[in-house]
Amino acid sequence: MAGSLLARAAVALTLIFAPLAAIAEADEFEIGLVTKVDEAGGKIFIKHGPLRKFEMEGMTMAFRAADPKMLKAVKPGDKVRFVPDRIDGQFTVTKIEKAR
Ligand SMILES: [Cu+2]
Repeated sequence: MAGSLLARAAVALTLIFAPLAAIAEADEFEIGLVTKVDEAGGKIFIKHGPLRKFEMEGMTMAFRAADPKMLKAVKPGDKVRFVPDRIDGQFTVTKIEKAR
């Protein structure tokens, strides 16, 4: 009995939190313009607008590429959608894709 109650509670929690997670997921992408790719340094320079997540003004800055494949996937002049994060104190791009 206790098991089925736990299972039901787990289902209820999933139903409550799944939509919230979906909203957070949709919000995390930012728009930017790739200005430079430093393959040796593993960095992508992006001109971005204000990033509320970091209380940061719009600027051009270097982000560490979380995955080396990203360095080949974009090039200067590309308009991109990207997810910035701060990992071990370093600004990092965790997802990046060309924006249409
Ligand atoms: Cu910045």
